[in-house]
Amino acid sequence: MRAELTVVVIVASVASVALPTLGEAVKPTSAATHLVRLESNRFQPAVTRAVAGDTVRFVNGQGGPHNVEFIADSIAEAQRKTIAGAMTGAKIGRLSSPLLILTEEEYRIVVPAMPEGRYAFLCSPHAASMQGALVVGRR
Ligand SMILES: [Cu+2]
Repeated sequence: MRAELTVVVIVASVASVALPTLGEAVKPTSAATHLVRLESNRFQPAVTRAVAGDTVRFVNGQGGPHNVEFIADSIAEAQRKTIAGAMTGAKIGRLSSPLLILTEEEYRIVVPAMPEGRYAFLCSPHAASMQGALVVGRR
């Protein structure tokens, strides 16, 4: 009986120590991945609902080039700054991913902690028709 109790205590303490080392301070098991295809001059789906910590994969289909550029004029500066920080890699603008040229080339964004809301984006080369949004909410 005493041995079983000891095992439980050890497991619990290992778990509590291990969590911070994952680098995910909040709900490490809840992150989801969302796929958005950039194809036929459309974002498919046009609207992605996600929570902070989720990953959005923007994957180029045939054709292009396409990119993902958040529409600066529609987003408050504080959130522009947050999004800019979440967008990594060889960007072509503060809020713009690189151009995706090859089929299946992709760009990933880990959704940062932001106020709930709708964050609109477009594809720079096809801005007139190719628009979408990231809707940040809670699960
Ligand atoms: Cu495009």
